[in-house]
Formats: sequence, structure tokens, C-alpha cells
Amino acid sequence: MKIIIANRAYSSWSMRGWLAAKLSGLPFTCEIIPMDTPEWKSGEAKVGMPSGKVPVLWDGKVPVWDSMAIIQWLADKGGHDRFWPRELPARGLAYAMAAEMHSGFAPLRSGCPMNLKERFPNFEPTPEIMADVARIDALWSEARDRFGSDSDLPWLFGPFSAADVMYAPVVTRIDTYHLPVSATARAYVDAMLAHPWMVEWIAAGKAETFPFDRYPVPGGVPA
Ligand SMILES: N[C@@H](CCC(=O)N[C@@H](CS)C(=O)NCC(=O)O)C(=O)O
Repeated sequence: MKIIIANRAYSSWSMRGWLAAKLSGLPFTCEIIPMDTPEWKSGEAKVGMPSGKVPVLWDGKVPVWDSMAIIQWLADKGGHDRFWPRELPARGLAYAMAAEMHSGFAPLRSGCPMNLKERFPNFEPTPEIMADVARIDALWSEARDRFGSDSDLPWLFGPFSAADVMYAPVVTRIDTYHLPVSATARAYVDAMLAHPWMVEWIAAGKAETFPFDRYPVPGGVPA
């Protein structure tokens, strides 16, 4: 299998696809296609991307695009229990949380784009961004309180799951933009930033040198 992703520093959906591939336990290779190059803008760089977006998982001749479809495909191949909690009430909440992340939180996503190369200590979140953060904080706290806290593991439902994959880039945004969260959410943020797969991804993102018109952002300090 091969996963096509974009800049690790800036592409949050790529991070989800790559984490899902890691979670599958299956062997895969990774191709990086940097965003916003002339080839990206002309579409020439997007020949392996049926929707024109990353991530795309190529399993032999089968392309699977969109992070949720990639999770589903890899759960079919690598084992459902690797991706989703086994018990049905936990599984229902995990599905709903992953879906809400996939379709929601537009103010947070557009106002605080993932940026692993910079930090914004003086960022002033809008009320809409803070409403998204409060909702996410409540979801994380509910998952941890109802299903995660019986385990020694710090993830939403105990073992690292697809719900953690979907929320991993939010963790980096809370860190990058210094967004205020509860103690429960802060513990989750700290655990996620220390996860070996996240450490690997973040270091690789910081080391990238692809030219990108939109970055660095004025007001940011190096991360
Ligand atoms: N719903 C898609 C979203 C994918 C997406 O928007 N990816 C961005 C990069 S993070 C992209 O490829 N955008 C196309 C472009 O910028 O031209 C998913 O879940 O994978």
C-alpha cells in the first residue's frame, strides 16, 4: 500500500491518513506531494488523487481517498478492533465523534490552520473558535470519563483508536495557538504530542523545506 500525503507541517488531513496507516499495522510506503506548487495548482501533481485532495491510499490498483474512507478500508483489512472500541456504547460515541470532526468545527479549522513550524502565543480566538474548542473539550472529557479512564492508557477510549486519529491535528492546533482547555483536555494534548508517531510526524514536518507562499504567517514565532 502507498499513502499519498502533502506537507506534514500543514496538511492535517494527511496526518489523519498517515496515522490511520500506522494504526493498521500493515506495511505501507508514503509519497509526499507538496501543496501550492505550480504543479499542484495546475493539477499535474494530482494525477493520483481522484478528488484532487490528499490523503489517498493506493492499495494495489485501488485508490481510496478521504480520511474516513481510508480508516474504513484499513479497518476492514487490518482489523476493526484496532480502529474502534469493542463495546457498542463506546463504539457509538467514537463513530459520532469521528464523524463530527470530519464534517464540523469549521471556525477552528479555518481560523487555526495546522502549522507545525510556528506558534502564536498572542493569538486571540474568536467566540466561534472558542465554541468549537469547548465542544471538543466536552467530547474528549466525556470519552475519557465514560470509557478511557478505566485504562492506564491516556487515549480517548483507552487504546489508541480512530477517534484519536481524527482529533490528533486538533491537539496540535491547541498547542500552536495556545488555546485554553480543561485539565482533562490538556492531559490528552500532552499525551498526544508525546506519542511516538506524532513525535515522528512533527519532527518531519518541522524539517520540511518545501516553498509555500502562505507561510510563514506574520506574527508567528518559530515552533
Ligand atoms: N474530507 C477530506 C479532506 C481532504 C482535504 O481537504 N485535504 C486538503 C489538504 S489538508 C487538500 O488536499 N486540499 C486540496 C487543495 O488544497 O487543492 C478528507 O477527510 O480526507
